[in-house]
Amino acid sequence: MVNLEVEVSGLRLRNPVMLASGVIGVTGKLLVRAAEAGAGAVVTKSVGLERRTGYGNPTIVEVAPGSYVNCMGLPNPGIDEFAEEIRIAKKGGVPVVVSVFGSSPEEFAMVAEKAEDAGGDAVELNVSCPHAEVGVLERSPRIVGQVVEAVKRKVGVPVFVKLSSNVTSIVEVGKAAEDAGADAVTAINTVRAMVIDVEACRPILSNRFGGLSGVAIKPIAVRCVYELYETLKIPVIGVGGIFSWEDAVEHILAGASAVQVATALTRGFNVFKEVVDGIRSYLERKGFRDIREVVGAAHR
Ligand code: RRO
Repeated sequence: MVNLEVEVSGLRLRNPVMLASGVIGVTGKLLVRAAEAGAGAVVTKSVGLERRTGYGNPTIVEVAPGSYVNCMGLPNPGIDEFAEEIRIAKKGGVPVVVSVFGSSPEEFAMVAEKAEDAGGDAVELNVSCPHAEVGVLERSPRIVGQVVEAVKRKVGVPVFVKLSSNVTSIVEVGKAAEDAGADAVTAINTVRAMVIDVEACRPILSNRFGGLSGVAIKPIAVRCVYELYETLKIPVIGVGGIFSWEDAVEHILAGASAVQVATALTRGFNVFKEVVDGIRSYLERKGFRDIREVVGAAHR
């Protein structure tokens, strides 16, 4: 038997395949469904202090098979109302990670504290939405460090920081998060993008700019995970373009201690079981006994 159980900064996961933030983590029931489908942990849609309706349509466009550009605009009911969804999500029996955002370090900390009070097993700080003009901050190493410090002062659960590739050096930002006390980094959020309708002669998305996710961003994500693993001491969680077990193994070999699946959910909940079973068969075929033996193996 191969061991697929992993521990990420104190969070024990029965397998390393998590549901990523966005896409379906909008209700407790859907988070439970992801857990029942085999996810090792689930991450909620990003939640802030106040309710936000998000942008008007169109908010998402498929640009190639399995690749989308979205500008949802951080729609969420606000943490006080979302607390009930977190409580429901806990019934899934796997760790519930609450993705939070704010317009200042203090606001991040307030939302994170409420997320912990509602039963969140960890928080993931969204300092990386590629297109929101409100509710988020400049993602310089200095600001990210301030956000992490503010949150760490208020919560006891592990603090993950979701990073953006839309920066000169993702390693610098990751290092600032680590130095400020982050327990893990998640890489990457979507890649800032735009799609233009050639007949209408204007950008398709209502917000003009959006974030590219899915198949197209996997090589960017794998590169970021690889770079972060080289420098950081805290665990890296890989996300970006994971549709199959091969994609997940690529992230793990680059240095991911766990991985997250998002866009592939557009093809159904089966993805969790398929990816977990595929990783298990791969490890067996290669003669490994424990998933941890292959984390970062591409560096050796
Ligand atoms: O809600 C969104 O539009 C959104 C968010 Br918060 C994010 O972090 N990444 C993304 O692609 N879309």
